[in-house]
Amino acid sequence: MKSLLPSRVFLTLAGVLTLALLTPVAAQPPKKTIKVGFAQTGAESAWRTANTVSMKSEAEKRGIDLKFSDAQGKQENQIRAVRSFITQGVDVIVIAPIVETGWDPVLREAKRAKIPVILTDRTIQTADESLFACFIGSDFYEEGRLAADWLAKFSGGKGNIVELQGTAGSAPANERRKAFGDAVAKYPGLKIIDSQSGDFRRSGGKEVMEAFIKKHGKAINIVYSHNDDMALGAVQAIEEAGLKPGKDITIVAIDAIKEAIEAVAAGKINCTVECSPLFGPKVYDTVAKLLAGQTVPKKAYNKDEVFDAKNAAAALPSRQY
Ligand code: GYE
Repeated sequence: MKSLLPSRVFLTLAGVLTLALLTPVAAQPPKKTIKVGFAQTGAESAWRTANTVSMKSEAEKRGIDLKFSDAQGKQENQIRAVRSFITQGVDVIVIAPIVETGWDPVLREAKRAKIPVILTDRTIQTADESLFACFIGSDFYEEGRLAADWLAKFSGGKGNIVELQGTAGSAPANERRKAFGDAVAKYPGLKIIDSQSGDFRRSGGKEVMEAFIKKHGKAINIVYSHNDDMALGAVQAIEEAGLKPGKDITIVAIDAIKEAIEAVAAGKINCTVECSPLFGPKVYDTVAKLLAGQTVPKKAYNKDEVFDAKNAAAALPSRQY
């Protein structure tokens, strides 16, 4: 009687175990690799390079199969890339639209194929906002306003400004131009005497600045540049003309790439308004949410800061782009 109880317990345990082993466990489907197609604008600036690195490295970290396309600054290349992503049957399409208009037809094709589209970095103009799932990037109007407000204080509301515009028809060029113009209009002593596109490129900024110097000479007091690369090009043009950037001519720009913050710390650029390109993590978090059927905010903006002589040097060691 004494030994009966343990052996019964043993038998019962063995029975449970056998049962557990024989019961078919629902087979786990192999984890599907998420496929994302990213139609990037090109490689026009250091900002863009940092954005590409963020998108690629974060995809790799998360085991996402990223199909990356560099449109070399041409919208038709981007549209072609989006069409090829649709044919390849990617799960989500991400676009950094070079220009604001002309997107409806290809977005309709993506919608018909039931592939959600995330717009990053730049916005588009469309009458049908259901053609994209959401936008992730910066508020370009706010950046232009911050640049103008900083300048109004620094200059005491006086000076002749030349403007280096970004890519014609792009959301950041349109918004940064409008915001700056709106804000500067409040100061009768601040005048925009010339404005031209340098296409967000360093070489473009240098060439346009050379032409401005030839045309306006010493009448130029201030450069407002839609990005840091063009501002760094303008710095070269100003130095080559025998003038001191940051002293003879005030320079205010946007992006806050490390090289520009270094130039601010060195006194060659006076201010740069941040526009973070590091939104790979945010984009792929959103991809995951969309694929899980969750709702995401239609527009999500990054928080941006202003750097000038007061905080540039201290910011340098922790700068990530
Ligand atoms: O400011 C510029 C880049 O779209 C915000 O594009 C972006 C802009 C950025 O080439 O440097």
